[in-house]
Amino acid sequence: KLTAEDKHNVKAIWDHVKGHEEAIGAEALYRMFCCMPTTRIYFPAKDLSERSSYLHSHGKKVVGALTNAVAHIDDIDTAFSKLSDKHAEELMVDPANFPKLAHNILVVLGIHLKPHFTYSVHRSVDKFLSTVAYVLASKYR
Ligand code: ZNH
Repeated sequence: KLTAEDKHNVKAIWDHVKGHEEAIGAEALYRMFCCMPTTRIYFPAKDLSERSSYLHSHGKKVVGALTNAVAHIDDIDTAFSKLSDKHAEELMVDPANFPKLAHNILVVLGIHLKPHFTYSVHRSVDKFLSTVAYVLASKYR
């Protein structure tokens, strides 16, 4: 459960994410595809190379959705209702993959926002991404 402190920490670091969704998303995806190559099976025939326009546009969508979740941090369920339907019914991504993306997002934030990425921010963002994953997996059955 996200505490008031978690919400505060996530909003604070997200002020530095806003406007950089594409770069952060593309790097997190690239690292995930690189380190956890089984995640590539959901993207057949897509160009997943480092500078591909697909990787950048998909990264922007994914981290853009997280920016939206931060804006609705008290009601992520409602904010992500359609996206949860889509992952459960259409995309059918194994929810075991959600922590893999979350891990790589944390890595990217740690590298690029190091001075802001304190232990407590790390923990709060980790909890936030778990909450998002839980919501995304909530419609599977
Ligand atoms: Zn996902 C899609 C978000 C995870 C896979 N996604 C998507 C989108 C978004 C997202 C926003 C778009 C939609 C539309 O367009 O309508 N995701 C997301 C988030 C997360 C995720 C937020 C967490 C955090 N996914 C994920 C994972 C995976 C995935 C992990 C695997 C691995 N997705 C996916 C796919 C798709 C998506 C396959 C589709 C793509 C295309 O079509 O291009």
